[in-house]
Amino acid sequence: MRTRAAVAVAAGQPLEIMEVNLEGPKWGEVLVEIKATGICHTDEFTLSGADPEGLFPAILGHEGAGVVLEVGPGVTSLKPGDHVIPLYTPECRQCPSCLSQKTNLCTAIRATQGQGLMPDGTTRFSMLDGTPIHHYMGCSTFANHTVLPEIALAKVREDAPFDKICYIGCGVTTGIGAVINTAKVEIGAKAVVFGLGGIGLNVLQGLKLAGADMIIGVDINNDRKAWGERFGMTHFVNPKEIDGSVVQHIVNLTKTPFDQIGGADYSFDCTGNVKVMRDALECTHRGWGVSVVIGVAPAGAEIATRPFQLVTGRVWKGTAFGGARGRTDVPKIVDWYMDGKIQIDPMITHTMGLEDINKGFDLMHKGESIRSVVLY
Ligand code: NAD
Ligand code: AHE
Ligand code: ZN
Repeated sequence: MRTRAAVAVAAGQPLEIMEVNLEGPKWGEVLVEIKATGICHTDEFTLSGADPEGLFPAILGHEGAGVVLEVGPGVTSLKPGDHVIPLYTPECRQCPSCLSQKTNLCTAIRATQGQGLMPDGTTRFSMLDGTPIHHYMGCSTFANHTVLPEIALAKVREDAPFDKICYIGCGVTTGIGAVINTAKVEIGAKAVVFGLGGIGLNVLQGLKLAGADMIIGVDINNDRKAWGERFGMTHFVNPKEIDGSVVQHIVNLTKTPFDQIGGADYSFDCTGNVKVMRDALECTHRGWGVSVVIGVAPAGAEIATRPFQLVTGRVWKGTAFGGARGRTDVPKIVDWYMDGKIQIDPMITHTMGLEDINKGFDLMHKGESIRSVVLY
């Protein structure tokens, strides 16, 4: 069949809207009509050329929602008409990682996914002249139709609106999951969130859900103060507007008459900046502070700190997709949204048709959007 897609033709170039060829689903695969997709900073990261796994031409996008149109041979858990959210972290329930119950990082198809291919080592997308187009993160939601492995689709309830629940395909789950699954924040905690964008605001709402007492937001964009306050932030810090280091500032904020050491119980990096990651670790409390890296850093970037920071009890962790097991957890998060336990609507600040997708990237660059969603 043919479908319409926004193709990343080369690093640093705007996406090009074009008709592309899409082969039907092979064994274990599913054809999905994408109804809506968010634009995550990770799409921008890959398009910019900073992603060591970046391949071109490719159809980016990994934060979608849609409807199953056709299933390939061997597919048992989905049927045409089912509503689904694509999973860049699949859940096969059979690989050593899934069976370990220690991680959500299913390894069943990760190797081919990183090469922009389906599990059989081929691509379903091509240009009309026959040039192959790579898949992206196993999802490629910047196409009106896409093919995914069955294990990379979460079946969700049919009354949930596509234009909102697409955000659960990455940002919402990553932010809330980082708090609940990765950090396991407890009631009364003091936490710091660096970067109050599409991910960081969801960390804030996760912290509120978990019952944290002090929720400090850090951003270099002052417009994010009001945004943070809407989602539970109790204190805002702009590192460019304080005297001295942001680490010392946060340590001082978290001191009490009883605890003159100070430091956050938990911190989260949602910027992808390795200097910020260091600050996020070092502002946590001696003896027990836990810092979670969510942000994705460019090729070649490395994190650094004095080992003494770890010797004295701070823990550096990372999280992908908020530690969520997609087929199991995503339908529950859709329920949380439908039951009013979590908010999504206010964070979707802009919507647009596929032809205007590059405007969504521009809004992100200018710091004017939280999430832009493309509606098909
Ligand atoms: P975003 O562009 O919406 O938000 C980034 C925020 O960080 C902005 O508010 C920006 O002003 C702020 N910021 C930038 N530099 C800063 C600095 N030096 N100090 C403080 N704040 C700063 O991006 P997003 O969609 O929220 O994504 C955030 C990061 O998370 C990206 O690196 C993205 O690739 C990554 N990400 C990771 C996962 C995962 O599973 N680990 C999932 C989704 C996104
Ligand atoms: N390809 C990059 C890393 C990109 C990355 O870390 N991706 C996250 C999801 S970001 C979603 O917005 C992830 O899930 N990582 C785990 C995985 O297996 O990819 C690089 O540096 O090579
Ligand atoms: Zn993402």
